Amino acid sequence: MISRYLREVKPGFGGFDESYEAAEVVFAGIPLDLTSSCRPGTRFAPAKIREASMNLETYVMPRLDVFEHLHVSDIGDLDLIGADMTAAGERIREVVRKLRRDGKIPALMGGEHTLTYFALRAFDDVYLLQFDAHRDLREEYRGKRVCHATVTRRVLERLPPERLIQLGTRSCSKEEEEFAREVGIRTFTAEDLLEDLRGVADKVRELVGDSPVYLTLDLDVLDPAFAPAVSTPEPGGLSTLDLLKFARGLGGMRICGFDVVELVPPYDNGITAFVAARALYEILASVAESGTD
Ligand SMILES: [Mn+2]
Repeated sequence: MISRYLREVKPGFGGFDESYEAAEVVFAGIPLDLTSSCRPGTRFAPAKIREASMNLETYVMPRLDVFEHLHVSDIGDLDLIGADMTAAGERIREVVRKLRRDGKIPALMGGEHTLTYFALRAFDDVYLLQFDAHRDLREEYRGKRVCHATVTRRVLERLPPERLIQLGTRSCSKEEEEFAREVGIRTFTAEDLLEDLRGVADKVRELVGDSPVYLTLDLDVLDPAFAPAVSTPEPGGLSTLDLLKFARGLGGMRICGFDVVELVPPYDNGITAFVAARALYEILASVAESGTD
C-alpha cells in the first residue's frame, strides 16, 4: 500500500488531481536530501514545484492542453524523515514498483539526483535520457558510493552503457571522462545542443526508436541564470527555452517514467521552481502526444 509511505496527500499537480485509478501519470514527491556536497535543501522541492505548477497555464503552447489528453494524479510525498540512504532507497524502489505494477507512468519530483538510481531499479530495458550539466559517473565521491555525484555510475551497474544518453553535459572529472569514453557513453554537450537543437533531438529519437524511455531532468542542465536554485550550479548551460524546445523535439517517444531533481528552494527566488513545473508540463505534453500504452 502506497499510503503507508505518505506523510500527507497533497492537492494535485496543477490542480488537476484525478483519482489514482483513472490516472495514466502519477506524481510522487521524493524529498531525498542526504548527500548534497554543496547546497542542501532538496527536501523542500516537491512542495515548491507543486505550488508553482498551480500558477502556470496548462495549455502548453504551441502544443496542447495536456490535461485534455491525460489523466494525472498525485499521491503526495514519500515519508523519508529519519531514513538513511538504504531505507530511503527501498521505499523509493517499492513505490515506483507499485506504480509500474498498476500500469502508471511514475512522475517523480525530487529530491536529490540519487533517487533516479532507486527508481530505475523498477524498470527493465529502458533508455535513460539524462539532462544534466554533470556526468555523475564517479565511482565514489568523498567516501560515498551512492550519492548525487555517482548516481549514473551506479545505474550503469544494471543498465548497458549504450542505453544511456547524456544531454547538456559540460563538466566532469578526468576519471569520469575517461570512463565515459572507455564504455562509449553517448554524449551531447551543452554546446552540441545549442548549435543544433533539432538535429540532436532527431538523433536521440532515432537512437531510441520504439524502446521505452526514462527521462531524468537535473535542473543544473540549465544555465544558473535560468535555474539558480540547484545544488551544484554549473555556468554555461541551456536557456529555459532551449530546454523546452528540445523536450518538444522528443515528442513521439515512449516515455515510461521521468523525474525532475536537484531543486533547492532555500536558494530560490521562485524562478527555478517555476522552471521545474513548466518543464514537467512540457514532458506531460510529450507523454500525451505519444499516447500511453
Ligand atoms: Mn545530476
